[in-house]
Amino acid sequence: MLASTQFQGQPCIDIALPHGDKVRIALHGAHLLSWTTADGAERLYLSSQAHIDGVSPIRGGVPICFPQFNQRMLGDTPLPKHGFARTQAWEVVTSQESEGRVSAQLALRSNPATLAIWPYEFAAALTVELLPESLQITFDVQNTGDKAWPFALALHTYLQVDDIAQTELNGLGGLTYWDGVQHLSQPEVKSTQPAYGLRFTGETDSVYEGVQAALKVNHPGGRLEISQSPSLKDVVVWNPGAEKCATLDDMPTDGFRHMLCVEAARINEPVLLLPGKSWSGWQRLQFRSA
Ligand code: TA6
Repeated sequence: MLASTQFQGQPCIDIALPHGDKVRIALHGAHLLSWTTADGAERLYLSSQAHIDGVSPIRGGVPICFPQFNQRMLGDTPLPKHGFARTQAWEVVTSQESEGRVSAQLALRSNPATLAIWPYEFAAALTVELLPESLQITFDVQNTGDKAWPFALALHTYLQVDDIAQTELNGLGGLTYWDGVQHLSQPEVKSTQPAYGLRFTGETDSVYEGVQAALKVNHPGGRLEISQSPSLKDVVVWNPGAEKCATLDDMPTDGFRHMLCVEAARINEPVLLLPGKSWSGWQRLQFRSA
């Protein structure tokens, strides 16, 4: 079922399954704001102080970072941090329903506002598919112009956790990563993740390369499995920790305790999209009860 609604005055859509799983998406940024499973539990973190004004990036949910990640410029065109997709008005194109699943698709095309800061033509679509205890987010993009262009992408998913101190992320063991807290200005400095699960005791901001297996977030009450398309080769793991969180005007001071970003991304090897060509990448979240 799809229904148009509003959240804090902003237009949204809800899609829901008959037995209760539900997703809310804001048209601003095609931004997933909420995913609740049939037991009523919220699985995404949305800051209680997020700026929901149809202009600012939204803190929490699933921001779409495109065509740039963070402030890593591609080519010579400076763009806003994390690109512009998360602050553009997307439109709803379709919704589909079949037994046990429901999906909605939103679209964004190059327009005068994007062309003013990034001189390339594109057609992007975000498809959100909801199944019992499972969610898939797929980003498709086509080069509709006559020039090739490079892009990066992150599905910047904020997971809700009861307590970050009790949370463990498994599945990254053996992977190479860049630690953005230790080596902010040296992206070439890489480390190897030990085999044991990753725990969180302070600010964490790392980009892992070559992710293949599903990741698992364990916390009291259940386990979330996260997988992604082979086209998304990187995973970003971010938690601001107490100190950085206190500097974010759109987070409560204890917000860092209840979130963990596990982002399916394409950062280290940007895609060069040729005229007429398309590209697709997805992240899948599957909740497993304890
Ligand atoms: O994905 C991690 C990251 O790039 C961090 O460096 C941190 O800045 C975070 O994204 C949030 O960025 P934002 O612009 O939403 O405050």
